[in-house]
Amino acid sequence: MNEAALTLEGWYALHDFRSINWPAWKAADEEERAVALEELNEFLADWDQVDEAKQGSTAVYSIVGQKADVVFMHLRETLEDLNEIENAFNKTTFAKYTTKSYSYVSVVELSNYLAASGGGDPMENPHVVARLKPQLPKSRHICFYPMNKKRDLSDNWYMLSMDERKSMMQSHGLIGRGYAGKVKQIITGSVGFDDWEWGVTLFADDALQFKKLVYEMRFDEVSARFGEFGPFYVGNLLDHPSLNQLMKV
Ligand code: 76R
Repeated sequence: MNEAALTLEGWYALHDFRSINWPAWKAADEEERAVALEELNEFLADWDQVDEAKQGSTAVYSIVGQKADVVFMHLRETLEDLNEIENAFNKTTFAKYTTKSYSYVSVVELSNYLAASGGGDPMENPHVVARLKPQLPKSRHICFYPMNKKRDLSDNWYMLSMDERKSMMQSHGLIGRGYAGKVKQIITGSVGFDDWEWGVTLFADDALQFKKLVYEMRFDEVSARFGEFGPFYVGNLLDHPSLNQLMKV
């Protein structure tokens, strides 16, 4: 058997995609809409507090295109915390005016392909912990997609030796590093949790950098030979004022 990559795990992640039922929202009376927005704003304020206390992080983006209208990306310490958030949200008045479009459950993951084995407990290393429990940035744009690594006859990632995988991941990391300062990437592992093996979440102020990065990676062996991709979601940051603006009818 080949040597499995060692992974470190951090916060659990829930990408919760919702669509807004606009006809129902428009048909609701002013008071009902005000109550719904107030509840939603309370949630946003609660999530901000969790962020400030560094007990988790939440990002809210509107989605462009018909796959969904909004994504709430939550990072929390446990799966129970994530479950609690989605259930509490589902009980709000606002949720009555949304439908569930898609969701993704995973956990922030770092692998040892490129890690310098500096010795010691990595969980004691503040740089490692900051990557496993990241504060989500307030970049203008988000891009999310799930992916697998192929298990196909001669193109079976899981049959390659550690050295072969390491060298391909090195090239992958080099391309990624070329986007430092332009794209922030969070890789979440989802083997055993959801339908694909990883979630890829990218943040950038210039959405074109998503296209450039993903395109460049398509030519790199690990993506070209082994990458299998699910649906792509791309969106725009919703801060409190723009979320309230979005809901104005
Ligand atoms: O963690 C690190 O920064 C070390 C290098 C590194 C690893 C181990 C790294 C760097 N990635 C790693 C692992 Mn990545 N990454 C993707 C995608 O669209 C595609 O073709 C692939 C989707 C993108 C866009 C991306 C970006 N990466 C992984 C893994 C787990 C693999 C495994 O365990 O087998 C996946 C699935 C994956 C996919 N990667 C980077 C980036 C970027 C931008 C970097 C540089 C990050 C930095 O240096 O800050």
